[in-house]
Amino acid sequence: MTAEVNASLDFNTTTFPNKRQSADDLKAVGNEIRRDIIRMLVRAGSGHSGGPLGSADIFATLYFGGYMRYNPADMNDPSRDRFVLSAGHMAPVLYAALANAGCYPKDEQATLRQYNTRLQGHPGRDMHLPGIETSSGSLGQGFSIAVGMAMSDRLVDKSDKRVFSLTGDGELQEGSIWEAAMSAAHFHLDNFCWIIDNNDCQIDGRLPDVMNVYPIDAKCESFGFDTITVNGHDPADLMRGFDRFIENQKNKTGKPTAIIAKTYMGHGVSFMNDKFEWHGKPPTKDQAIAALEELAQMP
Ligand SMILES: Cc1ncc(C[n+]2csc(CCOP(=O)(O)OP(=O)(O)O)c2C)c(N)n1
Repeated sequence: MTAEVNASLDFNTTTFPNKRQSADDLKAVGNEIRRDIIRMLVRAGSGHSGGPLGSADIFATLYFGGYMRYNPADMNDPSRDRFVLSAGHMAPVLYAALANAGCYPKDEQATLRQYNTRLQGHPGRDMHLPGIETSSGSLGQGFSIAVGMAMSDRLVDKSDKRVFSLTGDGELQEGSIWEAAMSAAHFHLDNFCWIIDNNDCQIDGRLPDVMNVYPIDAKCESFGFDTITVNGHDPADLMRGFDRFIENQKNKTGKPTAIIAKTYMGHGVSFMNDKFEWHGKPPTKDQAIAALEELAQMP
C-alpha cells in the first residue's frame, strides 16, 4: 500500500491472515488497525481514541499471530478460543481487529456508535457482531465473565480451549478484578491469559495520582499468576509473552498467565501520545487527517 492510500479517510478491503508471522508483518497489521480506529472515530464524532490506539499492537499479535484459534467465517464455532474485552470502552480496537481478520465487512466500521448498528460504543453481545463474546463496559465485569468461561472450558468441558481477556490498568482499581484473579489461580486455569494494558493513564489522570495500583507485577504474582512484563508496542516482545502462556498451558503448570503490556495511550499519533486527555474523545476531521498521515509513515 502507498502512503497516499494508507492516509485515506475511507475504509479499504484488505484483510490479514492469522498465523505465526514476523514482528514486522504484525506491526503493519497493528498500524492498519490504528488507521481504522481513526476512520471510525472521526465518523462517529464520539468515542475513545487513547486506549484503542495504544493497544493496537496487542490486538495485532493476539488475533494475527496464531495465538487465538478462530475461524473468521464462523465465530460461533464451539471449538474456538475466546477473547473478552473487559475494558469495553476500548471497543474500536476490537472492532478493527475483527474487521481486519475478515469476521465482518470492513466498511461496516463506518457505523460505529450509530443507533441499532452492530458496533455500539461498548461491545453488546445482543448486537450479534461476530467475535463479541459478551457485553462489557462496566469495568471489572468482563474479566470475571472471562474467568468463568475458562473455568467452564477447563472443569466442565475438559477442553484445551483458551480464554484471553484484556483489562485496562485503571480497571485494576475494581475489587471484582481481584476476586476473579483469585479464582483463576485457585482453579488452576492454565488455559486463561490476562493481558493488562499498562499505559499508566486513566480517564482523568495518571494511575498513581488517581489511585495507585503499582506494583502490578507483584500483585499478579501474589494472586497466583505466572507474570511477564513486555513492551506492548513490540510484537516480538508481545509474542514472547503469548509464547509463555502457550507453554504454561502445554506443560499443564496449573497457573494462569498475566501479560503486563507496557504501552502509551494514543501511541502512533504524536499529539495524542501518552496524554490521558485522549482517553475518551475522538479526533476532529483535521486531526484525523493529520493522524492518518502520520500513521501512514509509521514504520
Ligand atoms: C464500573 C465502572 N466505573 C466507571 C466507569 C467509567 N470509566 C470508563 S473507562 C474508565 C477509566 C479506565 O481506565 P483504564 O482501565 O486505565 O483505561 P484507559 O484510560 O487506559 O483506556 C472509567 C473510570 C466504567 N465504565 N465502569
